[in-house]
Amino acid sequence: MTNAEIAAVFEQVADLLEFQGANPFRVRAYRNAARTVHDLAQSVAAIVESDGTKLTEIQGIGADLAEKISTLVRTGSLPMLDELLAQIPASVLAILRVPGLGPKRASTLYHELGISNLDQLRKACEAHRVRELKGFGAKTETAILQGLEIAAQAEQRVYWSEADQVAATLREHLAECDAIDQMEFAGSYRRGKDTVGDLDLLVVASDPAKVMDRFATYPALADVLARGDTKMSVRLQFGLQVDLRVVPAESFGAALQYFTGSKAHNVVLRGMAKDRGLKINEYGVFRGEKLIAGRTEEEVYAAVGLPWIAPELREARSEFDWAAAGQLPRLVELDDLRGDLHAHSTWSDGAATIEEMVEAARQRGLKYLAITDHSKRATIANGLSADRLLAQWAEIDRLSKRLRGFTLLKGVEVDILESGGLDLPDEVLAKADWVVASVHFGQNQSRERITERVIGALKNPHVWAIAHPTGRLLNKRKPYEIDLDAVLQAARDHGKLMELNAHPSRLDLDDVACAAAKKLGVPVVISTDAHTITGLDVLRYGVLQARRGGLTKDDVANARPWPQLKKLIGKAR
Ligand code: DGT
Ligand code: CA
Ligand code: CA
Ligand code: ZN
Repeated sequence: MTNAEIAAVFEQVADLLEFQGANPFRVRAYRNAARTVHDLAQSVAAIVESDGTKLTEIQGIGADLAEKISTLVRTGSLPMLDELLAQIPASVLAILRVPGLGPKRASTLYHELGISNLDQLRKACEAHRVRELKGFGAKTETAILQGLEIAAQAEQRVYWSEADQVAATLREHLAECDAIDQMEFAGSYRRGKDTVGDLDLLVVASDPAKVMDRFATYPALADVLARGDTKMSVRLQFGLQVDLRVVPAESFGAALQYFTGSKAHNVVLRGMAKDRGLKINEYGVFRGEKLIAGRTEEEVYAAVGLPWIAPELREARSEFDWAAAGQLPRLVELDDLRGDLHAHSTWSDGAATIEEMVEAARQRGLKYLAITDHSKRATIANGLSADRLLAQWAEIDRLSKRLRGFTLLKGVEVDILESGGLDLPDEVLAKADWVVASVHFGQNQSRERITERVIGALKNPHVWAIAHPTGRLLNKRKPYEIDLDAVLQAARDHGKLMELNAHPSRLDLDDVACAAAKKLGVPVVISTDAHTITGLDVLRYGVLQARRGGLTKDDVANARPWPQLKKLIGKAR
């Protein structure tokens, strides 16, 4: 079982408990458990199955949770979830998952209108029966209908992070097969796209049948969809499809190039080859019948006079111009990042204390961390009033005195209010080391209104960055209406930064917006928005998107030590 699958089980437990109106603290405990497991870089199942380390040695996993995880990994099910499912029709689960609905509203729909499946939900919305309910309205009804549409599409793609967990376990599984000489995942996964439709796996093997036999014994396999001499497609229990291709060693580079894509990139490359009287396909580069390149990707690109292009850039955007001019950017790497400027603690809706977050950041090699808990408007997230925030900052000052070689910053994630303006007074914000502003409420407002609110925040002298600037949640929620160009312009005009929220469900700014920020000279700050200790591990997903946007170390603000970053935003003290 992958971490994502285990997390999904706990998420389900939390949903069902909330649906039943259970104690909110209990619900939150399961949500935190899901988050902890989901964000953990190591495989939880592997830890359970090994004799050495114990689950409870991982911060954020207590005895009770550890016990449930091992039951789940060892037996494939969780008795507690089975009991809950016995009490609630299984079809209700699909309703809980509709973007914009959530367990509370699903419960109202179930109890008031007897809605227990998606079909009934759609019909009730179309008959305008949903808007009559207390706490619902015409807007909610429209949102639910849109949500139903997104849900239908979402089933087809997984987060990159989820694909990565599958890829990792598959790699391990196939490592046992000695017929394999070379192996690489291609496709959108290799390009680091935010979501992945299916995994494309390439191998060079002395005995293709042996590889396929081994592939067929992968424990999470649900179905073999097709099997030929050199190609095999399977569907995993998780729903994801994996295409395996066995290719000759002299074609490996060409196949890797071809199946990495993107299609648009390959079209341009083939055109360039044609101009030189060459032909490129998945078997190699040919002059007439003669194979002139194909063993490595470098060879393939060199055949058309280009340097090797990083997979993240292969979207037919700027990469060919850069390559031709010898100006391919040196893309930012995880090791370049020095600190994290967006993290939560138990003071608002985080699961770890400030000390625990600091310790975890240090263990990950970071040199600074800003604690940015929510402001009071975010009541459900236990947001901080000015008084509580000042008390927290006093605590941070006390802690800072004991820290050597690590900078703990007094920060806040201040809400941009529905009516414009910020949720905390300027004289409070002025005392912060670092302020990110974000839109959590009024996300349905018009494009003009939301853009104006965000630009208003950028104009505030105490705000340094806009967090998750479009509010998108992959597979769940579209970005809110916002004129991102105008926002980026304003960021440049006021010397501010823009966040690339690294959480695998956000990746916001996305790759295209990162490229736009770079073009304008607006530095991007890659942040974890960690609510747990393991939440700090998501930085690498942010780095991938930044690379897709063509960002270098210089374009990423937190690739600098804190004193230099401070100068960048013109607020050296
Ligand atoms: P995905 O799986 O939807 O996230 O996206 P990709 O990019 O992984 O697409 P996929 O799995 O359909 O195909 C993998 C790569 O193989 C794709 O990026 C380019 C290449 N490819 C597949 N089919 C074609 C084709 O018909 N023409 C060309 N030029 N390339 C193709
Ligand atoms: Ca694919
Ligand atoms: Ca494919
Ligand atoms: Zn946050």
